[in-house]
Amino acid sequence: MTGSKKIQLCGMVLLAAAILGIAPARAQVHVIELVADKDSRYKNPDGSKPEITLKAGEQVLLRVSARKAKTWNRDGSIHGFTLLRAGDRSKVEGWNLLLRPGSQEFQLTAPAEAGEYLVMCTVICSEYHEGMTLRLLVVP
Ligand SMILES: [Cu+2]
Repeated sequence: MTGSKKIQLCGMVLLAAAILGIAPARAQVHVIELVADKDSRYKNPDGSKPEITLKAGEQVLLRVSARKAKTWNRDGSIHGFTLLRAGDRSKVEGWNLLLRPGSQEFQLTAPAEAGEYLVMCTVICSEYHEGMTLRLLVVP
């Protein structure tokens, strides 16, 4: 391939990416960025406590950066991220996540039912593990 053809191809790829990037379906994804931190707490990237509100049934892109606490699972996961219904503590399907060290992304669908939910860590990550929870609200 000649140099100019390469440049042309590269330009086409960039153009395609730009078009995909502004497609309406992509724009509606609710992006959530979180840190699962070494002190066994979920945090916003700026260190504050997250308050997550989702619209029932919406598409969610969860970006989590996980940092090792004191202990972890044999499979290498260092924190968990499991969504429970606050009322009966039943698990929400598709939201039983295991986190590895570093950044990872999950494509999820918000629960169809509005109400209060609870995020819980499922990896015994330190003596503070029990407190590694987060309230999550789903609105209609
Ligand atoms: Cu934990």
